Amino acid sequence: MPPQPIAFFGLGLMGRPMAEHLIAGGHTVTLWNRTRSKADGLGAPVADRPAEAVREGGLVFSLLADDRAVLDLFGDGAIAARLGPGGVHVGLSTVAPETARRLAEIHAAAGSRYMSAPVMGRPEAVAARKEHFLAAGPAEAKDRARPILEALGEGGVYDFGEAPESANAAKLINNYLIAATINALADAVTMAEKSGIDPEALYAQATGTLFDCLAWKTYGRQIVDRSYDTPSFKLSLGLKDVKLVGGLADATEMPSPVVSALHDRYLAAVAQGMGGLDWSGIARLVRRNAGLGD
Ligand code: NA7
Repeated sequence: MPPQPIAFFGLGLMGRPMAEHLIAGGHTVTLWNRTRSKADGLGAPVADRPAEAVREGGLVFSLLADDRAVLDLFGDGAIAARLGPGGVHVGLSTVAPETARRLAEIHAAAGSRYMSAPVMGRPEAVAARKEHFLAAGPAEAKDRARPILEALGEGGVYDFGEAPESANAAKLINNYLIAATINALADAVTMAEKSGIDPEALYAQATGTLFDCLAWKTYGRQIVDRSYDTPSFKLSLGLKDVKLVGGLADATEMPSPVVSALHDRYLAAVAQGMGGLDWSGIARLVRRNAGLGD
């Protein structure tokens, strides 16, 4: 694949290692980040204004915090217009399906294309090229983006069809599974401790048998170790995702008491000042509620 002109927006925990790989892959990358200093030192030019990063007919990759950030940047259509015919915007953020629909309309009106490819993986997985992508959008956009996404993440690209918002819904459903897993693990590990069981012994038995999977092992380890102070994914963004899952449940009339319970738990953790912890940090709230220390 020849090098592609890529404008990369969003150099947060996830975006920075991904931009590094695109630059190392020989693409012509121009960076933009709201806090400019985070774009320094990567060996690629940094644009002063977002639209200046974009080449006509090129690619845009965006990996921003939330719906507001995405719509702040792309909502007025200026970047879509600059991309123009042949240009493709690949939205990697976890946002609401409505936001993806809106972006698709904005880009179509400008003659460019929008596809969603929300990324599954934590920053360390991105750095190790282990992430995977949930992709949906017009076929020609996916054909253009797929080799780049496949080179970024060994986990591969999973196709959810032509409507970009399907990939965003799929991503929210995956994050629901993670949040529900974290929640169950926080209860289980705390319950073990309250029952006089060594959490380490429970971890070894459970993940060595019935729960032998990456999500249980990764989050179980963090919860047993109580190591959530350095976030791989911020608890405040976890609340954002749980709210988005609630929105999806509402929009599709899919009642779920578990979604409501997760919302309460994440909201309580943020209200108690835990928004900057890793999202496995709701275990701290569970411990406090159970009369244990942090
Ligand atoms: P981070 O590390 O919080 O990074 C978020 C990025 O989004 C960062 O570049 C922010 O810029 C940027 N941001 C946030 N708000 C805005 C607004 N309003 N305008 C422009 N840019 C903004 O998050 P992660 O990297 O962990 O996650 C990124 C996505 O992947 C998210 O959807 C997750 O759910 C999954 P800053 O550097 O703060 O100026």
